[in-house]
Amino acid sequence: MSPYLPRRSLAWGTLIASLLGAGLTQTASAASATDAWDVSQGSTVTQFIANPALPGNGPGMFGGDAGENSPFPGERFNTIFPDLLPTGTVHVIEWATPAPITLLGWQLQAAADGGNGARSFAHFTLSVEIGGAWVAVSSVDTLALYVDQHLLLGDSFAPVTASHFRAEFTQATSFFGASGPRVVELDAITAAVPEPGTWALMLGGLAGLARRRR
Ligand SMILES: [Ca+2]
Repeated sequence: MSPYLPRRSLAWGTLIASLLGAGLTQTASAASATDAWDVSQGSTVTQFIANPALPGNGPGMFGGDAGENSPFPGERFNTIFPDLLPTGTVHVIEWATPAPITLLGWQLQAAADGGNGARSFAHFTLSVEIGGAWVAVSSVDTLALYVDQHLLLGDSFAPVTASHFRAEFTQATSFFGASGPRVVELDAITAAVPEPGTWALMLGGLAGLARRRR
C-alpha cells in the first residue's frame, strides 16, 4: 500500500483487507477438516493403487480413515503409496468432490522416514479435469530429502473450477526398497462465503466509517 494515501483511505483499506483475510479465503495451516477435498466434505478417491501392506489408505491424505490396518496408529490417517518401486516412480491418486469447486491453491503436509529420507518425493503435480482432459495447474519441485524429514508445501494460482482432481508424486529415493511417499494431508484452498457474522461486522464497520465522514 502506498504510504502517501490519506489517513481515511488507509483505514478503509485496512478494514477491508482484514475482513477479506478473515472471511473470504481459508488461511494456510496444516490438516484442515473443513477444506473442500476433505472426506468429511464428501470427497471420494476415484483412482489409487494401494500399498499392499496398507489397503484402503488412499483417502487418508484427505482426512479419511478407510480402515487402514497400519500397525503404527499415527499413520492410519496418512496415505502411503506402494513400496518396492524405483526412484522416479510417479505415484498417482485421483479424487472427486460432490460438486464443482473453485480452487485457488493447495497445501500439503508430508513426512519421510527418519534418517534415510525414504518416503520422500522430489516433485508434485496437481491436475484438474476440464472437458474430459487432465490439465496441470500446479507443478512444484521439493527438496529430494526433506529438511528434518518433514515437508510443508503449497501453491496458489488463478481460480480454476473443477470436480475431479489428480495428484502425482515423484518418488525421490529407494532406500531399503520401502520408499512409497507418505502424505499426511492435502488440503484445497478455496474461496469461502463469509459467515453471517462476518457480513454483519463488515456492514457495521462500513456504516460506522460512513457516519464518521459526515
Ligand atoms: Ca483436509
